[in-house]
Amino acid sequence: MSTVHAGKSVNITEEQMQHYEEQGYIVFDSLFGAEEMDEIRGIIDGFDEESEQALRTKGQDFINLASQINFTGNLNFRSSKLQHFIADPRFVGITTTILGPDTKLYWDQSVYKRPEASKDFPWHQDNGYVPTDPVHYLTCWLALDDATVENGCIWVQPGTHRKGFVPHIKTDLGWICYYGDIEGIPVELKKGSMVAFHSLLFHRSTPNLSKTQTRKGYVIQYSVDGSKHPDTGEVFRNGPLIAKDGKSAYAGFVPKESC
Ligand SMILES: O=C(O)CCC(=O)C(=O)O
Repeated sequence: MSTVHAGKSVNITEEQMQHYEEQGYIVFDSLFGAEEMDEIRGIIDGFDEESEQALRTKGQDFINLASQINFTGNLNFRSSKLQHFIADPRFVGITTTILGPDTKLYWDQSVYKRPEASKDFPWHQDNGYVPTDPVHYLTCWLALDDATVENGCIWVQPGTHRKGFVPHIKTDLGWICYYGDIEGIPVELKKGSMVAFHSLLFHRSTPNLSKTQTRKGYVIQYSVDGSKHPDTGEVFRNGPLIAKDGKSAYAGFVPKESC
C-alpha cells in the first residue's frame, strides 16, 4: 500500500482509508523530498546530540539508553522551523481525513537508534505510555534517512488496533503489551517516507545491526483538538492547533504556554 505524492497536499484515497481501518496504518512513500529531510534532520541532529551527551553521564533514563536509543521530545517548541514543519499542509490533509476536522499536535519526538544498538524497543501501543481521551490518535513515523530491517525500522502487527487498549507491563526497555511469537511485518521506509498508524496498533523496533548508520526517525503524533488525560481531565498542551474545520489553523510560532 503506497502512493507517491507530488506537490503540497495529500488526498487519502478510499482504499488507503480502508487499509487504515482494517490494518491500522498507511504508508506514504516519498511524502517529503530529500532536501526537506536534510533540513529537518540537520535541526534534529543538534537536539539529539545535546540530549545524547546528557544521557551519557547517566547511562540510562528509562527508555533512553546511552549510545543505543535516544528519544528527544517537545522539539516543536525549540525550533520555529520544526513547528512550521509539523503544521505542513500534508499533515493537515492526513490528520483531518483520519481524525476529523479539528486536529492538534499531541506530541513530537525524535528517536535515534545508534549503530549496533542491540536491544528491541518492545511491542507496545502508544496509549500504553500515556492514556488519552479519546483513545484514538495518530502516530506519524517519518524517516529522516532510510529506515531498514538492518538498521532497526518499525515493525507492526496489522489489525491489532482492533483489540482496543490492552494491559502493558513496565520493563527496563519500555512498556510491553505482547510477548508472543508473532513477528509482525517490517515497515522499511526510504528517506522522506512515513508510516501513519493508529495509536492502538502494536508496534516495536528491532536492533540496529548496522556498524555505521544511526537510524533517524521523527515521531509526530496528532490528536483531535481537546484531547485530555482521562484520569486528571487535563488537556494536553504539547503543540499547536493544526487544523480547524478541515483547514490549516497554523498562523506562526506558538510557545508552550499558549497551546
Ligand atoms: O523509533 C523507534 O525505534 C521506536 C519508536 C516508537 O515505537 C514510539 O515512539 O512509539
